[in-house]
Amino acid sequence: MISSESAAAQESRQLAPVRAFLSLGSNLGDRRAYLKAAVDSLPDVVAVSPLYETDPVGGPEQGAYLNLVVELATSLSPDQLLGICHRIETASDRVRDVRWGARTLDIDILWMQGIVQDSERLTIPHPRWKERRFVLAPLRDLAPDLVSEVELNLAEGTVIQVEPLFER
Ligand code: A4P
Ligand code: MG
Repeated sequence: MISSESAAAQESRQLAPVRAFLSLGSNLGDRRAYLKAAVDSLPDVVAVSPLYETDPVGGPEQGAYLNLVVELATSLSPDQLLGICHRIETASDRVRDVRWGARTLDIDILWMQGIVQDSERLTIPHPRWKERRFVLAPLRDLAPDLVSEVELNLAEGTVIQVEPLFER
């Protein structure tokens, strides 16, 4: 059989799955619907955090966000995962104009087990993940081993837990 996958893609697929965390945020349109559709579209999901309503951090004046974190167990490479995140953002009518501006959907790769990478396209761990409470509160709910209470208390911004996206 002839496969259209590149050799690099095939090789990365053969790796054992690693633990990974994504941060999802929305502050435009039907925020819950965008987040729900995104979580449903993501591959290799093993856990979804509680949902938080959060004050915008940085950027121009804009509405409140809904934020959550998703845990994956994935054999995808970081670049493959970023490509999937961008496709899901585009499918959610995401327009990139103002940096840190309002958006229907943002998906960031926070952390991948054993991976440290710093290129123009992708930095892992995410460069600002430890600065923001909208990231650390849901991340700590899923992975208290990665975020201490002290780090959570030092982070910027306010967050309030709201009705979860999915029934438990
Ligand atoms: N990129 C590099 N590393 C990564 C990574 N680990 N994960 C590149 C995802 N993308 C990464 O991102 C710009 C480029 O970063 C991408 O093309 C990718 O190749 P973007 O999503 O187009 O733009 P952005 O999100 O506006 O920029 P950035 O720097 O990712 O913003 P932040 O730092 O993520 O902040 N306040 C609240 N309450 N809740 C939020 O969710 N989000 C932001 C965005 C600001 N304030 C917020 C929230
Ligand atoms: Mg982003």
